[in-house]
Amino acid sequence: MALVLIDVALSPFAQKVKIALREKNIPFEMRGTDLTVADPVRAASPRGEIPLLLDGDAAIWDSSIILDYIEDKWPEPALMPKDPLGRARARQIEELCDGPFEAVIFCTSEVTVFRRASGELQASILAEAKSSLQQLFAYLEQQLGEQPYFGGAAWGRADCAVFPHVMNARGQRTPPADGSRLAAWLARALERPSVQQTMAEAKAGIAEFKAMAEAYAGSQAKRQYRDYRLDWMLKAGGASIVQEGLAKGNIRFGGLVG
Ligand SMILES: N[C@@H](CCC(=O)N[C@@H](CS)C(=O)NCC(=O)O)C(=O)O
Repeated sequence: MALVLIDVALSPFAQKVKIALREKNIPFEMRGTDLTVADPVRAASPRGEIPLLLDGDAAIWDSSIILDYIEDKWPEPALMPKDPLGRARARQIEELCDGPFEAVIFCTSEVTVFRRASGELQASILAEAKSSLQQLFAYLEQQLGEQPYFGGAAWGRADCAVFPHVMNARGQRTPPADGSRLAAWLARALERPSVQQTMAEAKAGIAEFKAMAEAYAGSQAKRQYRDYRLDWMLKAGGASIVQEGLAKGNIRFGGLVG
C-alpha cells in the first residue's frame, strides 16, 4: 500500500519530509488539507498538525518523528550520519531550525501576510526578525564550516531540515549574505531534484496560502502560537498582537487540540 503524506505545500515541516522521502527514493502520495477548517484527516495528530504520514493503518505525526520512522524502515540510502556525534549534530541543527528559526519566519508572516501589525509595531518586529535571522545564519554558517553539506560530503538529514527555513527567510527578503558559505550551500541545495520538485509544489501552493491568510484575518480559524513562536513574538514586542488574536479568537496555543 502506498504511503500517504498529509501536507500543505508551503509548510516547511512537510517540505522537510518530502525532500527526505525523495532523497530516499520512497514513493508516496500527497493529500492536501485546509488548515483553516477542522478537517477530519488531521484527527490522527493530537496537535491537529501536518505533516502526517499514513503507512497502512498507522499515522505518524511530527516531521522529526516521521524522518526517524522512514530512516528506521528504509535505512538505505541513509540520511542520518552513522557516528553518534554526527547524529547528535544533525538533531541539534534540526531542532534549532524547526524551533527558533521557524518561529521568526512564522511571526514575520503574522505581521505581513497575515496583517496582524502595521506601522511602527510592524517595523520594529521586522527589524528584530532580521537580527534574529542574522544570528541563526551565523550559527548555521559555523556548523557548515568548509563542508559542502551539513552532514559532511553528502546531503543528509540536517540539510533536509535547514533548507525550507533558509528558503523561507530568502522569500521574506532576508537571504544568506552573497558570497557566504550558507549562500553557496543554498545554491547547491537548489540543484537537487528532490528540492526542485518540492519547491515547484510550494510555488503552486502560494495562492492557497494567501487564501488561508484571508480566512484567518476574517477570524474563521486559529493560528497556532506555540512554544518558540509565542516566545519570539513576546520577545519581539508583540504581546498586543497575541492579546488581540485571543480577543478575536483567531489564535490558539500549542498542546492537544480539544
Ligand atoms: N513540530 C511539528 C510542527 C508541524 C506544524 O507546525 N505544522 C503546521 C503547518 S506548518 C500545522 O499543521 N499547524 C496547525 C495549525 O495551523 O492549526 C512538526 O515538526 O511536524
